[in-house]
Formats: sequence, structure tokens, C-alpha cells
Amino acid sequence: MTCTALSPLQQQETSDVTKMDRFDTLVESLKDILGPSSGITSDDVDVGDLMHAMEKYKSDEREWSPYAMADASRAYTRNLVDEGNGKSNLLILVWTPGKGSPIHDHGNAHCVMKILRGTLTETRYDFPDGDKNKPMEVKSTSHHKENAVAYMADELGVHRISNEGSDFAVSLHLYTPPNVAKSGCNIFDLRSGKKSHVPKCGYFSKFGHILKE
Ligand code: CSS
Ligand code: FE2
Repeated sequence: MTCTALSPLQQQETSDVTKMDRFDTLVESLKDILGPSSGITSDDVDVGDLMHAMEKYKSDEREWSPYAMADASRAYTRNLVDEGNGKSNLLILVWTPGKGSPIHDHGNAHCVMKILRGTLTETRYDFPDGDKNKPMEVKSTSHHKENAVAYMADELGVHRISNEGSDFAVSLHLYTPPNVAKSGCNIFDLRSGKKSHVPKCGYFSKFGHILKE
């Protein structure tokens, strides 16, 4: 077998590709994993494969920062990265320090979350019994650090994500199927467990471009 050495130009191109495209590679890998699934219910999606792909990626701010738009006047911004051939919603969320999401469900979809920067606090609650007017009880509290990957789904209850740090935190979220993007989600009142439907969970930016209000 003869080995041909790469010319300096080819070497340069190769190293640029491996250096530059790692976040892009993750986005493509996630799309590939979802590809052969039905995409209708996402029942046949292997969540373990999605989590493994996210775990392999080591966060590098230079790679994902074009999507990570911060707005301190909001609790967090939702920035669309990819729609996975219509089978998913891949978002970068930028969390304002000292703020958090409402308690919410996930529209019967899988939610895989990776921390790209900082630490996020996840507080889980049981799905409230709609008929009873009573305070929601905390089931668990977790602190997810940079590069950690977590999974959430309606079977595990409902949750609230908050940034208790002193700087913006950033996370990557894959939702499949993209039910919340199509039909919104429900949020829950901590004191009564009362549910309200949010018909549209809007985006702050799409594919790196801020949307006009
Ligand atoms: N579900 C929330 C973020 S916490 S998983 C959202 O998409 O806005
Ligand atoms: Fe969530």
C-alpha cells in the first residue's frame, strides 16, 4: 500500500474542517439520528443515541455563539438552530441570571438538554391533578453543569429551569416531535397547580437572525 502525504494546502483544509464544524457536526448528527424515524410520534427515536451525541460534543462558545442571543429584559430567549427535516426543534436558550422559566410540560415530546455554558437549576414537580387546587410539591432539584446532558418528558412530570448564577447561561434543547413549536405547551401555577395553555412559544431568533417583534 502506498501512502500519499497530504500537501500543505490539503492539510490546512482538513484541519479547518475538523476545527470549525464541531457544533455543526453535532447538529448534523442529531438530524441523522432522527432521520430514519417516523417523525410522527418519535416513538422509535433512540433517546440514548441523541444523548450520546450531545455528550460527545464539548462546548466551545466560538462555535455556537452566532445563535446565542441574550436579552436581559426576558427570563430567557429561544433561538432556533435547526428543524431536523421537520422532525424536531433544536433550540439554543440563553438564560438571564436570577430568572427562570414558568413550570411547564413538554407537549408529549422528548426533551434532551445540554448545558453549553454556566449551570442551570432544574426543579421537578409531579403532573398536578387538574381538579385539586393545591400547591405543587417539589419532587427533585438538580444542578446541571456545563457539558451535562439531561432528559425530560411528560412521563417524568413537569419542571422549571432557572439560572441561579450571576452571568448568562446557555443550553441546547432538542424537542422531538416538534409538538410545542406547533401547538404550544402548558404552564402551571405553583400555588394552585392550575394549568394554562400557552398557544405559541415564540422565537427570539431563527438561524442566527433576530426576529422583528
Ligand atoms: N421548554 C422550555 C425550556 S425548558 S426545557 C422552552 O422550550 O421554552
Ligand atoms: Fe422544559
